[in-house]
This record gives sequence, C-alpha cells and structure tokens, in this order.
Amino acid sequence: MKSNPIVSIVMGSDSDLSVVKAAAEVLDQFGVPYELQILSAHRSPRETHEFAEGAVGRGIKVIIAAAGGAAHLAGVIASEFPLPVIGIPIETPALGGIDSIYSVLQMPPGVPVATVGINAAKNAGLLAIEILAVSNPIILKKLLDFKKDQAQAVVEKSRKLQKLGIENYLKQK
Ligand code: RP5
Repeated sequence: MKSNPIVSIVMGSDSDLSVVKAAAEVLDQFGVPYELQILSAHRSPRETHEFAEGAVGRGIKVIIAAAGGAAHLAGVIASEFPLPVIGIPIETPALGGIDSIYSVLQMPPGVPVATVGINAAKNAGLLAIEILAVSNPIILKKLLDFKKDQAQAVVEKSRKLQKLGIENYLKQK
C-alpha cells in the first residue's frame, strides 16, 4: 500500500481479507500503488456510493471488489465507476461460492464486471496489472518478464518429471 493509489481493492467484510490478500501481493510484486477498503453494498451503502462516485477523481484506474453470498459490491461500484471493475466471488459456507459468482458475473448489459473465479484473487491482481499495462510500458515490461518466468517454471518442472519419473518426482516435490 502506498500514497497516490491507482488501484482500489475493496471487500465486503474483513472476513474476505485472507483471500483478497493475494491480489494485494500481486500489486506489491509489480510495484503498483493501491489502497484497501472494507465497504459493503448492503451494510454500508452510503459509504460504498461515496467511494464509487469519487474514485476516478482520486486517480483510481481499476477497482478490484471482493464479496461473498449476495455479492453485489462489484456491480454496485461498477454502476458508478466508469473504468474497469474486477469482481472476486468469495467462497461461502452455504453454497460454496456459486451464489457469489452468479451475483458478481450476471450483470445487466451496459454495466460490465470482469469476474474472476471463486477466491481467484491472484488473477484479479494480475488482470488489474494487464489493464494498467495497456498504457504503461514499465508495467508491461514487468508483465512480460513475469509471463516468461512463469512459462520457464513449467518447462523446468516438465524436464524434472522426465528425468526423475513419477515416484521420484513426487518424493522430491
Ligand atoms: C459479504 O458477506 C462479505 O463480502 C462476506 O464475504 C460475506 C460474509 O460477511 P461477514 O458476515 O463475515 O461479515 O458481504
């Protein structure tokens, strides 16, 4: 977290924080300044409205919004914030997050929310990075390096598997 944030990470409850943390870690890794807020579409609607209305004016370019259950936070924010909103559906005890994902995903035409998988906060962070990389060559360079390293890690695992075979690979994992 730094001053002059360009990404907001918001969550419906502090109970979402242990999942949402992975998005913040990605932004830290790429050196992107962000803020963290707890806002609820249902429990603190006035604060949520004020946040969504004022975010562009404060320099926010992408919002990541996590919520579980009747997960309306990302959609409510997208109804007022004109730039990209990425929704993270949080896994729930009652319905496993199917409730959350449908709530985040099924937005009406005209109000998009880019929805990642259930609890997929790392991908939300990376998607925010990819959006910022469109107009920021420094972030783009870091993104290309990240993708290269990621691919290399798979290649190395494959080499190791071929060398060791199944049992030895699993023993060394
Ligand atoms: C949602 O309700 C939150 O995003 C959270 O995932 C879920 C449960 O909230 P708590 O009861 O744990 O505060 O609004």
